[in-house]
Amino acid sequence: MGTSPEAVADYRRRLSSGEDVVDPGRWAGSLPAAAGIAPRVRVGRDRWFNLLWLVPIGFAVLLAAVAAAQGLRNTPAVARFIDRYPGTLPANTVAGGLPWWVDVQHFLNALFLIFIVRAGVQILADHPRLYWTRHSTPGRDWFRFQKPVPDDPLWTAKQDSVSLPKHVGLPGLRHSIGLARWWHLGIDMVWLANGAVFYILLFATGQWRRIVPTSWEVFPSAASVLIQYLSLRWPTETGWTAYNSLQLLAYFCTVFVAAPGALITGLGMSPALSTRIKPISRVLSIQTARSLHFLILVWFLLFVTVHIALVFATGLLRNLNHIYAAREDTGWIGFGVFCVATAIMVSAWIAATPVTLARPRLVQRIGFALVGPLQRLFEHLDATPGEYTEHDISPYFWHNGAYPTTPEYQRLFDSGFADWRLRIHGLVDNPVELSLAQLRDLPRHEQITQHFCIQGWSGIAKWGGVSMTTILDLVKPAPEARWVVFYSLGDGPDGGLYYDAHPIEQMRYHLSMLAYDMNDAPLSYGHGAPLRLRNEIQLGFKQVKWLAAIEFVADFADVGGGHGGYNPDHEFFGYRQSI
Ligand SMILES: Nc1nc2c(c(=O)[nH]1)N[C@H]1C(S)=C(S)[C@@H](COP(=O)(O)O)O[C@H]1N2
Ligand SMILES: [Mo]
Repeated sequence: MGTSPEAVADYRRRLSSGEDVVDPGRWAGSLPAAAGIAPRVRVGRDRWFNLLWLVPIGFAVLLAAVAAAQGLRNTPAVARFIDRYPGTLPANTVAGGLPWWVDVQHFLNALFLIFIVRAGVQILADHPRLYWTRHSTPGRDWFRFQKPVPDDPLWTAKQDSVSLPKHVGLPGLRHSIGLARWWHLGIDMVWLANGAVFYILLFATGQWRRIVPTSWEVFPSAASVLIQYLSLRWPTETGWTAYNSLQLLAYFCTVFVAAPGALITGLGMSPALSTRIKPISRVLSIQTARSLHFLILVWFLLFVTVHIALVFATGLLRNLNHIYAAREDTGWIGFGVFCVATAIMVSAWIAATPVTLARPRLVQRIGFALVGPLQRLFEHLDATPGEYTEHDISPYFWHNGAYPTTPEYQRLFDSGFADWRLRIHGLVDNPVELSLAQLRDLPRHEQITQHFCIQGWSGIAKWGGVSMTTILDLVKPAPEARWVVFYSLGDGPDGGLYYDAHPIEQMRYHLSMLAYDMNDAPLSYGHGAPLRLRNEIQLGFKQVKWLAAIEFVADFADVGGGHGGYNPDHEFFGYRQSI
């Protein structure tokens, strides 16, 4: 087998390094801005309900509920019920009022949520559809804010993404998920830390009594509060020492159901976890996790809206003293602190997008520092591979990425890849160049696995090809080799060859392979003909398609832009992304 190491050097030269500032006009291969449509929910097979209708409907329902509650309150039975359950249960009372740490944590929590929510919505806008099965089949989405998928058989998930206003999304640009994820996941880490401290202090100080129901009476008591609110005659406020039962239930759900639920469903979207912990992923498929994660967002948004409205409507100064100054009076101190806190939040809100576009590498670096350790931990979890059966194969598998369009590729394609060679070089004892026929002669490896695109869609396919273990045994990597760089025949969206670096230890994993077949047929043009990578504990963008060469290196710092792959170089992704 003749080899030509200079050819691999040539692949390196054909990489491009990426920019350190985001130019919205040239972002993501000059992908033009694209508006979505009003959010819709599918009813039945193919009718879509526009959720904007919920605004007038909700208003009408609220008016009707107010009228009904006012009527009810005048009946003797309901009056007796309210006497019996005035709204606050003695068991949920604490002595000594609200401590200062609650105020600090409340502020931090609100501050963090701004970024988590904005970046979360940005992530959703990268694949503006939700499903209940792992197949992501067009038309089977239950929620979308994008038009139906067009007929184009090569329609990509990137084309399907939509833009958001720059102060709604973070950072708002179409397909800016790489940066949005650093905000979302990075701030998640500090939000979770804040939450953990909150749990500890809550139970260490007895403050938990305020927000944990201790008897079934909480339900009639909460019903009483609801009737009182809706009848527009508020219950007596005792927030300094006890919350009313409706408030208690809302806080309990937020702190002990929604927040941990957000964490669990968030992790449910991770390929590394799903691949390894089958019992969880069987029940909580990535798309179920994603849909529930979204419904938890809806809960948070509803909660925040009602919460703020009631803070204003039920004694603003006193409420602000409670939660911003840890004091029980009706002076202006709490209001003053609240104004400062709000100024901080508004400034941070306004600065977030411009700072992200001006300093994306900083966002990438800090994000990776915050989330990287957790991601790496998942990569090392119990290595039992997760696989699926023929029955699980997705009827539709999205396409993604920039297709190869060069005459060089066209020529190879037209000749059935007769002259194509997979060149394997770098820090190996035995560099090789393999034709497709030679690859097909190596021991065959098959797996049925799930693909997780960073944008949010997923699909199951059967891959046939050669295990990376076979390749490693053939080329014998040198001990210094720590990263394996995969070069594509095709350019990425910003020009320069697409490539990606993988940690060498992951190449020995049972589910790391080079695939030349997909679902028992030779790999199609769109899915990566003639050969693509599969490393099932990483996200989709690392599965390089249209493979040309593999290079074993000690370090990827001098490959391309030096960030470990085309997307890390150009779109600020991370070089390991198992979440
Ligand atoms: N060469 C190359 N490989 C690539 C891409 C690309 O743009 N160029 N896109 C990646 C992304 S983001 C995904 S999700 C998968 C999509 O593979 P599929 O089109 O077979 O679904 O390919 C990955 N491999
Ligand atoms: Mo992707």
